[in-house]
Amino acid sequence: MDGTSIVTIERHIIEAERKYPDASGAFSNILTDMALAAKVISRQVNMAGLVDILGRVGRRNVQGEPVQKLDVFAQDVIYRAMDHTGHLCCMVSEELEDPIPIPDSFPAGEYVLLFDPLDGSSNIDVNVSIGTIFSIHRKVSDSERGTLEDCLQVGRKQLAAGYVVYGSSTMFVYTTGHGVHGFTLDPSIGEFILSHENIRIPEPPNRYYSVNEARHSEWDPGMRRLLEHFKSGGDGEGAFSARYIGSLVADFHRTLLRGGIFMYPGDRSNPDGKLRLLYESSPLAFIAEQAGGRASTGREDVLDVVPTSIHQRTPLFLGSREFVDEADGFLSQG
Ligand code: AHM
Ligand code: MG
Repeated sequence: MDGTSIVTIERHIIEAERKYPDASGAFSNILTDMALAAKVISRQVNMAGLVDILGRVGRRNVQGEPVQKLDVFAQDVIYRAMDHTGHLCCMVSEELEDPIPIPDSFPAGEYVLLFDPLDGSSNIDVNVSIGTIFSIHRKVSDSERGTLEDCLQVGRKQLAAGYVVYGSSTMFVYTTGHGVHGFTLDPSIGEFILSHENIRIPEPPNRYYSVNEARHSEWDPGMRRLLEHFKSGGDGEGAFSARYIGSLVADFHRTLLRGGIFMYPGDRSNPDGKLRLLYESSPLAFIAEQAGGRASTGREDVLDVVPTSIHQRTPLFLGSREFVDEADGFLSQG
């Protein structure tokens, strides 16, 4: 595609699907509907300081965390953009304990959508970037409206994954297994325009590590040695710098564009770390691989983890391949 062309996300998705003559268009429609939901959420995020939207709703989500109004809004927008289209059999959201069936009043489809409607919500009140993360699988069961089996699929089977970062600008980044493409929202025309075609994590990468180091007293010795290795430039290529926003999408977006490693390890109190496999770690792992990077739990590739429950957590080491490989090496020594 000519770098000077103006290409909307809708056009990009349609052109990509044209390469598959048998494609039904359903899959493209899901992505396009996600982009629509992202625009609505972006508008509301940008209004956050102006309307009475900040603050807590007063209940807790299934993870036991306080729910803020924008989380509820984002959840509702994605659901309402997706429930009636006939493309999905069910959905899974960080905000809801059980899989969300498509209501009987609407036709059901062949795909499953798993999403974190608004990640990093503790950052909303302080104007730090937040994001939406999503993953799409094909239905594998015979059930019209999906079963747990459809939701609990290994990350390698993802058909598409993406995220939206609501930052200094709003960006939509996705992969369908043919590279990673990024689109920036032009709010004046309400369109996501192709701005980052075929993103690759830079080589050589920036030497950044990104981790909540305050938890180091809980880490096992291998993890502590890994941090010392990065800090001291143990590979002979120079010491690392630290970068940690505490907002997964924003930390990952920087890692994708600049290189480095993002880590949320398991520790003594939380052996599986904090981040959720199906709608946080897995989609970002798919994107990282498509951009030349990698994601590991420290024991195996994130994309090979077989899920057993929809909200399960997993340790996460994500970013430049060489740094994730190094992390695996240190962690395997215990
Ligand atoms: P959330 O899903 O409740 O928003 O929590 C996930 C967030 C991530 O965005 C971020 O990477 C992580 O929590 C930060 O956790 P911590 O404050 O423990 O460093
Ligand atoms: Mg989250």
